[in-house]
Amino acid sequence: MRRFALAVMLLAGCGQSSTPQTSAACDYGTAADATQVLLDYYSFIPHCFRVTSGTEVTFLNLDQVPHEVQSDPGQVETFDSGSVTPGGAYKHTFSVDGDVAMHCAIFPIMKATAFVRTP
Ligand SMILES: [Cu+2]
Repeated sequence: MRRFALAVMLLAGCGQSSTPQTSAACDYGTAADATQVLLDYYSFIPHCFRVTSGTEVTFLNLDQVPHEVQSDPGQVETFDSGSVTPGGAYKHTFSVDGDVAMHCAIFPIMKATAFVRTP
């Protein structure tokens, strides 16, 4: 029930700048390494992360609704998870260096950036 209330608040657009996705700094200097990203509370957790190129990242849906991880237009690589059901996972190997912006195709308020680098 709490999650449903949160979703209603977010979908009502009560200030996108106050959501976790955009209120925190998102840059290479502050991002942490991640090989697993949670899709939870209608957010990517973490929403900014570093990936060594060639590394597989698992997006794990812990919400009670489907999510769809999709690269933004014009990124160095393109991917689309299709619908990831609750409890399901999507794996993507980031293979091209660059800053890769992505979003959820079902709930576009969900945004994330992967900083992909060769070690
Ligand atoms: Cu989503």
